[in-house]
Amino acid sequence: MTRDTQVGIIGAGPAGLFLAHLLQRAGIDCVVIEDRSRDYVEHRVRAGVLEQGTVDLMNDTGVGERMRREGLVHEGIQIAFDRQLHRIPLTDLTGRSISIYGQQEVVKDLIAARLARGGEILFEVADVRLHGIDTVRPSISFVHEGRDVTIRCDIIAGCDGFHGVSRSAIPTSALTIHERVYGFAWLGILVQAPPSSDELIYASHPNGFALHSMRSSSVTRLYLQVAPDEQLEAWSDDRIWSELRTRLATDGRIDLHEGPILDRSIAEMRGFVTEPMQYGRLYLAGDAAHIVPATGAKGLNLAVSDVHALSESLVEYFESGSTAGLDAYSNRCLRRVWRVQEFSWYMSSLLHNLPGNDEFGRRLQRAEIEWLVTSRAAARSLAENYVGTPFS
Ligand code: RFL
Ligand code: PHB
Repeated sequence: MTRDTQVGIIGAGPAGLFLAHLLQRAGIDCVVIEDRSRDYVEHRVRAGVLEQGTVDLMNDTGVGERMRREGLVHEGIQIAFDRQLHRIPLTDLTGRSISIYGQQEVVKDLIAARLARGGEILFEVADVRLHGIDTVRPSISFVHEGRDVTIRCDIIAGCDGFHGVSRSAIPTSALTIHERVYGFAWLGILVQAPPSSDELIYASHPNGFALHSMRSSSVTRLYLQVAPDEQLEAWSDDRIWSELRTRLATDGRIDLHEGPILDRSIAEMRGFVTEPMQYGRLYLAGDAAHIVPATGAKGLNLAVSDVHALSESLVEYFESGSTAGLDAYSNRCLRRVWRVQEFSWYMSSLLHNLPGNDEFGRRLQRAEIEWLVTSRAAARSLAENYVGTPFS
């Protein structure tokens, strides 16, 4: 079967779904294809922090209703070291806030909105291939429900994440890849227990970094820095809790609430940037184009910022035929990507045990954390980056 559409979107993660949502609102026809099932993408536990820009975009485009009810607005974060908590008052410092609302909730809301408006998402497709991306009529072929399907498009949006197929459809000679492997990973758990603090706690401890986050008043999200090649089997529940208690311990302040572990995973921390984020008629967005270490809580927000820019360029193109916005897409996104890489690198190097670090390096880290919690200018710099700048 062969079909036509204006924009073929590969991947139903936050980038692909948000793009489809923005295009649908602008009356641009698109088809989303996804290799996993709807149930799988709606339950994949990942990010939890939404910048104000992401929250505003959800509200402004009619998908913020449940987030306004169930999301938690946070006006500060806590930095823990030497058994003391130090608050960074984000809203006092910037006038903006962040919201805690799980990535899979954003995904559920976007899928529901698209289906309710008659949009299409083809789940569980296989053997996805891109063709003719350097021609004016590229296409995507795949197998869906046992049938071979080809979708001919004006534009293809590669929103298929870090391990997707879109990026590799671009000739390697046309891309420059920048990569930094941080040499550590995060073991993340989702726990059926009320959060032990009202705010996120980023903890720097001699045993390594730990993070206390949450999803709701009854679900906690916790992370531990572990070795990059660490296996989940090596971490019994007892070992996880004991390490979390040690790293998050502060003098008399937090009593860690334990509970059944609902989900666990290990993710290696890396920075990765593809330049440019475009080739011919293929535009990459989100993790397909770049990865940041999770310490800055930016990956999802960067994906949303990319597709916000891409949707504006596509609207201009389909309305006027002008490619000015599309031509500028990559440079526009990459400016933000590198700002966020730098911030994510700063947060990561500030708070983790860095492989190969020496005592001199540890003293520098220590001086930097003390500066952050003493100087309003330093705290404000972190806060501005953490809450994020508006998308346009
Ligand atoms: P996704 O979410 O990976 O979605 C890509 C989709 O494409 C599908 N796919 C394919 N579909 C069709 N054909 C193929 N050949 C395909 N190959 C893949 C996949 O199944 C998937 O559904 O990428 P997207 O949309 O760019 O979104 C990016 C975000 O998911 C990611 O950046 C964040 O989760 C990163 N991140 C965080 N970001 C934040 O902004 N705030 C946070 O608090 C935050 N915490 C995190 C995080 C990532 C983490 N991990 C697991 C790396 C915490 C962790 C632990
Ligand atoms: C999360 O809640 O999953 C989370 C929060 C902050 C981060 C990363 C992940 O920096």
